[in-house]
Amino acid sequence: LMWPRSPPNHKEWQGSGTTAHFGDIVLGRCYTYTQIVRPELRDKDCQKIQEAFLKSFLSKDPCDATEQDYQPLIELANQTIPCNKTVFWSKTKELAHQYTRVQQALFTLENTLLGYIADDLSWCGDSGSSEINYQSCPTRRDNCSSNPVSVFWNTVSKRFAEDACGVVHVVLNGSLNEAFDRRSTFGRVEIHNLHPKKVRTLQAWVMHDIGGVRSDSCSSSSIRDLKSIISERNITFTCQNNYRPVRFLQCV
Ligand code: 2NF
Repeated sequence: LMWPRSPPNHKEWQGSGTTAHFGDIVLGRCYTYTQIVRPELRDKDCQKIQEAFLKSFLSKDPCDATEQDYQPLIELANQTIPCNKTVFWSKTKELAHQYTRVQQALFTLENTLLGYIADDLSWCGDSGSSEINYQSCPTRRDNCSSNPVSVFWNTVSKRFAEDACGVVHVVLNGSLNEAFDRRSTFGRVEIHNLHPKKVRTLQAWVMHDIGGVRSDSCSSSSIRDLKSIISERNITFTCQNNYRPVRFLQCV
């Protein structure tokens, strides 16, 4: 006779456990987004979205998450982002979000329903139990790159890039040694999933910390790498240092 294994009360993994009240936060954020932030999505079924999110990882091996696990959730939460309004970012999360808070027609991934729901949350389950693991979740340090959180962001980032059209933007951090990092989600996933038939131009904004070092800029080698990857994909690349409308936000 096999009893379901009860969740371990010790730390099984190195990462922090599922965010406390995960299910309630998902439901609450879903209602906030669909009723208040983007009421044009008021007909989305947040109960179903919460259920699909939980089902995507509960009772599953947290080192064997797959894109398919998230397909039902992605379909329930699907949303059209208008052309010319997509903003990617890499190592500039706060600044990119400050900018889209002012320019409300623009969307980072976290300004879409799924990104809004999941931002800064942690979650995982266990194949031997139907419970949420609030104690610990696996990370790459556990030799577990296919954990539910990483696979989620890879999957939704890929989808966000595939759906982009027209002129798309990226906010990069010019105060780092490499403003463009091939190993980041932007470098690994997003740029490779832009559709050349839909995306005309990638416009990079390389922002420097005010008063800080000016390490990398549009003429640096990492940005030249980005330009060549984009150009090979038959998408036009443009780059601006310290794009003025974003620059103002760094002063407030
Ligand atoms: O947490 C998010 N909101 C998130 C996570 C990963 C990717 C958002 N994204 C999307 C955004 F839409 C951006 O366009 O990808 C782009 C940013 O990712 P990036 O990797 O290019 O930028 P970083 O500043 O290096 O990372 C952003 C955050 O995501 C985490 C990382 O620790 C940081 O907190 N992150 C990056 N890759 C992974 C991964 N594979 C990751 N967390 C888990 N698994």
